[in-house]
Amino acid sequence: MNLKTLFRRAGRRTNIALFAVVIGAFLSGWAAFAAGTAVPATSATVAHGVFGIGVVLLVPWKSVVISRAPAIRWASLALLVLILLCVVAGFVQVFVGYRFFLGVTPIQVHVGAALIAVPLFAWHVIRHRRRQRLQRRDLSRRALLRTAAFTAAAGGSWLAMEGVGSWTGSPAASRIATGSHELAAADIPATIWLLDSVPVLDPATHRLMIGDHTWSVAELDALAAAESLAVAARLDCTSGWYADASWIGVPLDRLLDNTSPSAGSSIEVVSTTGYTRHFPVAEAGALWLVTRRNGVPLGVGTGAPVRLVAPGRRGFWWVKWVATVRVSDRPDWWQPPFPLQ
Ligand code: HEM
Ligand code: HEM
Ligand SMILES: Nc1nc2c(c(=O)[nH]1)N[C@H]1C(S)=C(S)[C@@H](COP(=O)(O)O)O[C@H]1N2
Ligand SMILES: [Mo]
Repeated sequence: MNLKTLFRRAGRRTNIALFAVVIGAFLSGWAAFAAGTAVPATSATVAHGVFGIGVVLLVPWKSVVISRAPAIRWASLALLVLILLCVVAGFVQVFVGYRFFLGVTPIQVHVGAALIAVPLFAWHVIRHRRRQRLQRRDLSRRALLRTAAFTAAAGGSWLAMEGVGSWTGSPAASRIATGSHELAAADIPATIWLLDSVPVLDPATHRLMIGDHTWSVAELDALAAAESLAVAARLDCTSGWYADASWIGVPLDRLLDNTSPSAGSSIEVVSTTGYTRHFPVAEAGALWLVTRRNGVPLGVGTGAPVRLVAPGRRGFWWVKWVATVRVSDRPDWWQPPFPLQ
């Protein structure tokens, strides 16, 4: 079969394959955002890369589908532009890294384009769903072999791109399992998840409610200093960067010791801004309230006077400007998977 006849076969199967890889890419992208440790993160980013490249591999066939369409709709064109923008930004994130382009980062463009594409994609699929359904012959040996060949091509292309990335010494080669690129601790940017505000708190008068007790910042500092308490942890933000630092503070099990948690409950950490995360009670010993990074007091934008450090969890769990820590009746899985502010 020559190339011309290969591409002429574009049609229903192209659209179904595109449906599968776009949804796979979207879901695995969120899995990559949620993952904090090596194995889940590697699974998510490899799957995501393979789905993403699967979208790219279908371009020649989808081009034929589009060129045959009797009319091109604005909404479909907008979808096309958004998906292309998303894919390009994905490659920029991988091969160039965390950097500002005209005031935005590759991940902001990448996820922003994907989110705006969702309603257009749903509309496109609903409008064109006729004659696109799965059929019995899609489960034939032949069809399954074709699917396997496509998966192998996408996986092989992903491996080849990783190879090019490391052979050229591009930033892709040194990114970690979550896909993040290294920043020096001193360059950590003041990072807002979505729409949170930055409060200016006075360390001298700020009080934390931890369990049933009120703490001043000086008391936390004194406890940490008296016992030389510090934790080395990696802040890994979903915007595509990470930084290693040593954090001075106190683990929560030292501060909540006389609170007996009931089964199914969680530790709730609340910022003065209202930004809240719930953690499993068993993690109390591994969650730190810190006042300093590499010996230097926290800056206003980066959580001063007290923030949470949650080693092994992505940055959005590291609640800044902590006001309250308490054992809550709500289980830790009963919260939005990502903050909404
Ligand atoms: C990101 C993915 C996709 C993009 C960018 C895209 C884009 C387009 C564009 C620009 C056209 C030309 C007709 C029009 O303007 O509506 C088209 C045609 C078509 N699309 Fe998609 N599409 C995508 C995914 C899908 C999926 C998942 C389906 C599954 C139902 C689908 C089904 C169709 C069909 C059946 C046509 C042919 C319509 C005709 O010839 O009358 N598309 N697509
Ligand atoms: C239509 C949806 C999406 C498509 C087609 C897509 C496609 C891609 C592509 C092609 C890459 C480059 C992969 C590589 O070179 O290994 C990439 C990287 C990435 N995408 Fe997406 N993506 C989508 C949605 C998302 C979403 C919703 C998120 C997060 C919520 C996300 C997060 C990421 C991350 C973190 C990377 C970097 C991964 C790494 O370094 O290996 N993506 N994406
Ligand atoms: N209250 C509050 N805490 C927050 C955030 C926020 O927006 N509000 N952003 C989180 C995110 S997404 C990250 S990556 C880290 C960033 O910490 P930094 O400002 O020291 O970089 O703080 C987390 N804690
Ligand atoms: Mo973040």
